[in-house]
Amino acid sequence: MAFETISVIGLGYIGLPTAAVFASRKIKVIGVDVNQSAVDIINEGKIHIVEPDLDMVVHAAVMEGYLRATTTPEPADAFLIAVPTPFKGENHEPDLKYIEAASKSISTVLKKGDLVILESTSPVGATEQMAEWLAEARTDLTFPQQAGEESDIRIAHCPERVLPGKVLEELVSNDRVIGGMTPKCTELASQLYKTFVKGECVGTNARTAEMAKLTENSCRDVQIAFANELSIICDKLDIDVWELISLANRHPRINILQPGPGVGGHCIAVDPWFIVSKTPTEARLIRTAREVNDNKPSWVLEKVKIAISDFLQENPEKTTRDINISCYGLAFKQDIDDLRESPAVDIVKKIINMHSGNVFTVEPNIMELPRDLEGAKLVILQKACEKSDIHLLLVDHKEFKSVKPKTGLIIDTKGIWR
Ligand code: SAJ
Repeated sequence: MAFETISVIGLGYIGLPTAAVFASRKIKVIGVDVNQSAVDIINEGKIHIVEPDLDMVVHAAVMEGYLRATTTPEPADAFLIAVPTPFKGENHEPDLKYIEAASKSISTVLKKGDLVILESTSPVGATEQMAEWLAEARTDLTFPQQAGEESDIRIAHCPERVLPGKVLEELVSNDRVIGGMTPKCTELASQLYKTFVKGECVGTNARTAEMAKLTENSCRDVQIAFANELSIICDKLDIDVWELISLANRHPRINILQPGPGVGGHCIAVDPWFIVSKTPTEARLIRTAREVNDNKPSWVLEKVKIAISDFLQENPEKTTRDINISCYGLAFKQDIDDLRESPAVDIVKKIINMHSGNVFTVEPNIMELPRDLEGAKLVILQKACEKSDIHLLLVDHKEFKSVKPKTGLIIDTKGIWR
């Protein structure tokens, strides 16, 4: 089957690049988003998110007429749903309300022969649930759960696996897991992705595809938790954890990741909970890793409190108010400008609340501080290095690697100022 028109529902960090890449292959793409301002920006050939080179690809796709955004779904041959799957309230239960709303909204324009793909990272069973919502809305059509290979509508889960900052490259080069509700669904979805994917399109069923994505991010979370736990153990035993890890990694079968101030971003700190919520009794290691990583910012904050008290002991003529603390890096990881779900931001907020002296921040990738960090001052690297009594390194941005403060106490959560 030739796909003449593709519709991407949700034009965020995954949906927009995906829509743009399809459009760059000269396929007509209709992007749908509930956010009118995002839709307007895209229709002007611009972007509302930060991702290297995406602006150029979107601009070209819109100007050449292959990509158009709208708030209302329109008929298409394939629908890709790339909406968020947040938590419900304070607990870690996945909330499928955006998938539900997206599937209900496209149900009105579905026709026999269409393919619906769920790309959002989802708990196991979400694709089947989406198929149920579609079937309830369109009793005149048949779906894989009712008619198997004879269904009018084909459904698959094809999780995104791209790294923020390298999305355009990885969309094309990564292998793709294609989990159809039936083998024909898998086949049709593979055909669609082969339009631009240079990696392999590997077929499976929908539940395994859902679990594969959660497994990848949980595996990374568990490995980072191991490194973070080692860093706390080593601190107690007076051992340099980075030296330790580099020594252990010389073993041919060992590859330990790096400790840090905690795990941030929208995926690794979230997705493992989707496994825990389905199998709370069994997922013991996965839950513990989440807890270890989530507790790391508090441990860092304790280190800052100890540094303040050490400084006051060494400088009895001074008070807390006289102490300048500099925090280096706010992004959720190195060399990006994304501050959302960043452990560094959490730590800095807490320092602002507890500390009566100056709190300086250095973040080379932003021009101004977000409102919730207004109690701090955004300064240049040189000023922070020269004027501070306590230096807290939170992100290993490339700018920080060649400069090391000459005076003051250093707390280095990334091991680049050892
Ligand atoms: N981190 C460490 N130590 C490390 C590596 C990472 O503390 O050794 C921290 C980072 O600083 C950051 C967090 O972990 O705060 C997550 O960063 P990341 O680079 O591990 O991952 P993300 O969130 O940018 O992207 C991940 C990727 N998943 C895997 O590598 C298994 C990406 O391929 C996924 O597509 C993405 O999640 C997603 O969308 O799910």
